[in-house]
Amino acid sequence: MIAVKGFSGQKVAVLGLGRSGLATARALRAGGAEAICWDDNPAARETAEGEGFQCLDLRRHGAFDEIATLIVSPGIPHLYPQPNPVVAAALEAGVPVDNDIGLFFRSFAGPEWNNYDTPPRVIAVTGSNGKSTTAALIHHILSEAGREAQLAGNIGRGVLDIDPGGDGSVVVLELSSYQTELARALTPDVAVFTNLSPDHLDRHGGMGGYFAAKRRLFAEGGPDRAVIGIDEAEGAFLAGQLAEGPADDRVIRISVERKLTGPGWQVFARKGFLSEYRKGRQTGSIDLRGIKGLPGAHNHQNACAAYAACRSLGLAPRVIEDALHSYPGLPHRSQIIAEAGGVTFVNDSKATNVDSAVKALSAFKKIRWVCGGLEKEGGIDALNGASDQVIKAYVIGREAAGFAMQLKVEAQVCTTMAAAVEQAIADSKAGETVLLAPAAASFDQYDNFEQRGDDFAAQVQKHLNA
Ligand code: UMA
Ligand code: ADP
Repeated sequence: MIAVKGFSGQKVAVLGLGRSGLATARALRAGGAEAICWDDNPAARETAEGEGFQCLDLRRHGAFDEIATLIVSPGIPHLYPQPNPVVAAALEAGVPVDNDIGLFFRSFAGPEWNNYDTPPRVIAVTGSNGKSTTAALIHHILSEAGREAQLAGNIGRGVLDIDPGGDGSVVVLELSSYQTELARALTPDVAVFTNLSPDHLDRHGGMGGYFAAKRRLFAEGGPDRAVIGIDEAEGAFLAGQLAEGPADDRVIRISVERKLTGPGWQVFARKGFLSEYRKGRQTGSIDLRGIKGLPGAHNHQNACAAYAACRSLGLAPRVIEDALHSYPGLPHRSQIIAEAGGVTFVNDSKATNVDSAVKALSAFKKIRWVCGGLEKEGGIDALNGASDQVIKAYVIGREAAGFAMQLKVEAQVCTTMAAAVEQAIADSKAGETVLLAPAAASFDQYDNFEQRGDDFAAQVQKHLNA
């Protein structure tokens, strides 16, 4: 755990008592602060009280009278569509609002660093898609290279839950736009921006707000090195704004759409080959085609970003290449869960938005596509431009009929996962892929995307074992 510094003897309010909130309350206590907790769900308050934390209704009049700051969990709206009433009360009382990421960056350094040759470093990864894969890949490469590394943030473990870093160690953080928007301190050593496409627009008041939230990671602390995917206008803009010119190697530019061989530092993937160029000379190359854990051009983008981040810490190209080959992949992201009768079954339940589903559809051939769920803002029209490998869609979700009507491929309204998998298996032939890539959130039928992916895997196993 990282004990929170700067609040000893003070009261700090904690709103939301899930993974990040509970870790925050514990870290505040370890730093000598008194955590005053609240969660709209009574069961979550009971858990916190079981750990000895005081829960008080932070919506009541005068609740912020003695509070030094309010720490808000990422899933709780702090601005759009409207601030949670507790956040509104803190703003009204003039109390600063922060999150666990802000506390982490202010508390991570310790007196023991005086004895270290290389102080612990933080690599933070943001972007619309590929954050988890890129962060997990960086962590895997560093671990394989024998470096002490920890992984936390949006990927599941609260940042304040990690251990203090040892000499030369690295913390890899996946940061969502919810987290970067609110953090009052954001000072990673290396910051990575994978890509940008519409997501979470309700929480950021539109695309401009969403991009602004992600940009804070680069603007607030000024990382020593920024790794930036420049295949969208926003990434190209960000790279241009951070660098003094094309030769400035504080920015490492990434592309999976074009060759980048300018005077600066860049990494690109073309036709399955990764290339690194620095000062106009090629300084590294890797054949990505046979790497099982990273299928498709979207994963090649993640490989380029992870490669660049690790190169910026001084790892050799060959060390990185070996680690890419042993990367096991993450559950629910282009994950091959079964192969039977020549049919491959792929779980990409994490394809919760249209762009990620488009990428998953481009990574496989002859697809029987399980899709649908809670549609996100922006519509699903873009799916139609990427469905040439789709033989048939099997649509799930409470609004399955409406979703199916918008598709330009043959689509069967299945509603449930059980029906979709049963039908897809009945229709499939050797050489085909049954792919779950929903292009929608899961909350109409499941608690989260993990539960949806597990259901897909369970249904597949049920039929294969029958
Ligand atoms: N709550 C309220 N009032 C509300 C809404 C929620 O009191 O109006 C309470 C809930 O009752 C619950 C708590 O807040 O007890 C949950 O807080 P949370 O939703 O922020 O969830 P945590 O468990 O703290 O997990 C968060 C991240 N969740 C979100 O951003 C939604 C986790 O990312 C992250 O791994 C974790 O902190 C540790 O850092 C998950 C996620 O879904 C993976 N992220 C989104 C995504 O990837 O799309 C951004
Ligand atoms: P995030 O953490 O940003 O949501 P993940 O690595 O968990 O990203 O991948 C989420 C989904 O997005 C995956 O299911 C995959 O289909 C897709 N994806 C992964 N990497 C990329 C990328 N670089 N560009 C676009 N889509 C991607």
